[in-house]
Amino acid sequence: MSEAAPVYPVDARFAAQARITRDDYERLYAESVEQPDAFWGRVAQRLDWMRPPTQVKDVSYDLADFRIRWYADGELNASVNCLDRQLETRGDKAALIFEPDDPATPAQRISYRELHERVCRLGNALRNLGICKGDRVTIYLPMIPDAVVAMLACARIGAVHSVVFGGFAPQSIADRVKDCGSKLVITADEGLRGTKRVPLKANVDAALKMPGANSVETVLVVRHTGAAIDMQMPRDRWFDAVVAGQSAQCEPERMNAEDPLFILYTSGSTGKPKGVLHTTGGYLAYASYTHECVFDLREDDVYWCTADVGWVTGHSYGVYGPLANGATSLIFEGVPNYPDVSRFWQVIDKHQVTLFYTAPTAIRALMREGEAPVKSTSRASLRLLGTVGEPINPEAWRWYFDVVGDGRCPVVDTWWQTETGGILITPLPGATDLKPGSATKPFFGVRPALVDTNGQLLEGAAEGNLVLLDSWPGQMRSVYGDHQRFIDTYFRTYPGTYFTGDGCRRDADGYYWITGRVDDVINVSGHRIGTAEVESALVSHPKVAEAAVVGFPHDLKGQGIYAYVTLVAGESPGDELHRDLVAHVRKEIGPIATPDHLQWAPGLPKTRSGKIMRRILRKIAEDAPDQLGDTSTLADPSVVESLVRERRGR
Ligand code: 6R9
Repeated sequence: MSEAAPVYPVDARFAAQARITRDDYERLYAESVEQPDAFWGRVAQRLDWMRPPTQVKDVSYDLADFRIRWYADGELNASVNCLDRQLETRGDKAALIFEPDDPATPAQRISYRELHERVCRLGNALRNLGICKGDRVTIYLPMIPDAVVAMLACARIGAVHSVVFGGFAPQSIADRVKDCGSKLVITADEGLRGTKRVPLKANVDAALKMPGANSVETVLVVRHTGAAIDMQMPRDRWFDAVVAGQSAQCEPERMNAEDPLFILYTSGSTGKPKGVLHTTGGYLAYASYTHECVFDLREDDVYWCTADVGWVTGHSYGVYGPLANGATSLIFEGVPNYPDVSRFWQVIDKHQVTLFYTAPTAIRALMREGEAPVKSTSRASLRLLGTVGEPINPEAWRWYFDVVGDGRCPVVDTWWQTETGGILITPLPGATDLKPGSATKPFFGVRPALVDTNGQLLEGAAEGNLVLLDSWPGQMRSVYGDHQRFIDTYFRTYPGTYFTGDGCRRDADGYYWITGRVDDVINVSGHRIGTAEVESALVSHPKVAEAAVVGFPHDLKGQGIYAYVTLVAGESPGDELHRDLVAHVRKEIGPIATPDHLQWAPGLPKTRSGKIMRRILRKIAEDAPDQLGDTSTLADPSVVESLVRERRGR
């Protein structure tokens, strides 16, 4: 299929002025993997160091001698790199453009000078509240400039931020606060998403009442919508009041390159979400360098990444990458379909966006609305389009290219993960011929490989599990508080490699086609949900005895959530309980974990040793009972027959 897939050659006009040409790519890629120290040593020079590193790469994936360190003797501060060093030449340039939820509310343009001042004031305020280097701060804010201010203020004083997506429920906030022992939470009265209001402060209040979430001493509250909320003195403080009167100068903390910058929780195949830990030097060098190369960044670009700061894309390509590069980054509070489905394209025209980065799920949803809402706008400012978060189906890719980009803008399909800190497999727009649906080729220094389930390396055109043979500076360094879990999760499956959890095909041209997760992670609209998390939410309901959750193909979301539920003896299924259970999951985790289908299961297919056979449940959910595969290890085959009958009857 891929060999026959149509190729979109590099646009000649784009290539003529691109930062990286085809020849550059070949030459630099070879150098990056053959002489990583020379290559990444040079890349480090793009940052301002308080003490420049003399060491570059110090990595061993050998479990007996495991270490990942980059630029280990360097010292720097991430906020200085994103702000102070821009002041001389870009003080009046917009660091952020803020487009509020309601288009009638005026947009804001925040210069580098103003952002620097706001970050310094908050940095001083946090220090006055007793926050020191190494302390953890949880940020639970809408997509407003204060979210960026909060992240950078933490970075300035060496506090480790943990941003929690505003769509998460109190229990999820509590879990994350507890896991990292946050001393302070920054939130807002409410968030706005289209016509909906999100009760952020009330959610924090509920979370902090939960058992174990008692490390928090202070809650800073941004007044955003002005809604009436409970303030619990002396714990709760108005954000405006604590920053008022603070100096606009704040001494930045000297951070070692390997000191933590942030924790970001993400779902894995087992247990609770894990705190992915990123450090300062390697992360920032990698985020800024990839941002410049992949988006072919120029000084006058207006760059818009639609991802919320609650996700890694918002961290690396909404905040740290663009600001370290002195770019103008657009922050959008709202949603793609409010007030109407033309909003994205209207915002592009309004702010003359040149580089646009979004997710396949948004593209598919807008594609369904037809061309008219797009064509009613100009989009003439655009010069590049990007996607991230999940595989993009070729049909959506072509619509993005033809309709949104009017056939003029290269599409960069960027593959990466929370764990990788930055983009690993991607086209470079002036160097790589594009194939719709393929993330194409590795970025500099990245050595992807495919292995079969026995760990055998596969050569040439092949399909298997995607691993990475070597490190890159943006790689995560640990799971917060559980280094062993980090090693066990990523480095034990295929020894000597980092295992991504993704399946992948490589075609005869060496192009990579990500096929999706091969573990128990469901990718819903580009958001990772662990099946184990949804199962434990369901089982925490008093009427549920057992639950098994799998992903299934979903036209808009990429994957949907399919839950099989066994009730405790004496309980009977019904519409009301169905609604109850769906609401229960939303309350426990958040709306993004809402099951799309819930099927009553008198029993679950298990092996004789009691393991749930998810492979079979996935096929039943897909309504492909003829592809169940080997069922000989089932303890009770009649369970499957009844589930199939029930599924068909739906
Ligand atoms: C950045 C981000 C990571 C998982 C990853 C993969 C999927 C991301 C993709 C893609 C195909 C792409 N994924 N980008 N699959 N093509 N361009 O999304 O991080 O939330 O941790 O998700 O998303 O399955 O393993 P994260």
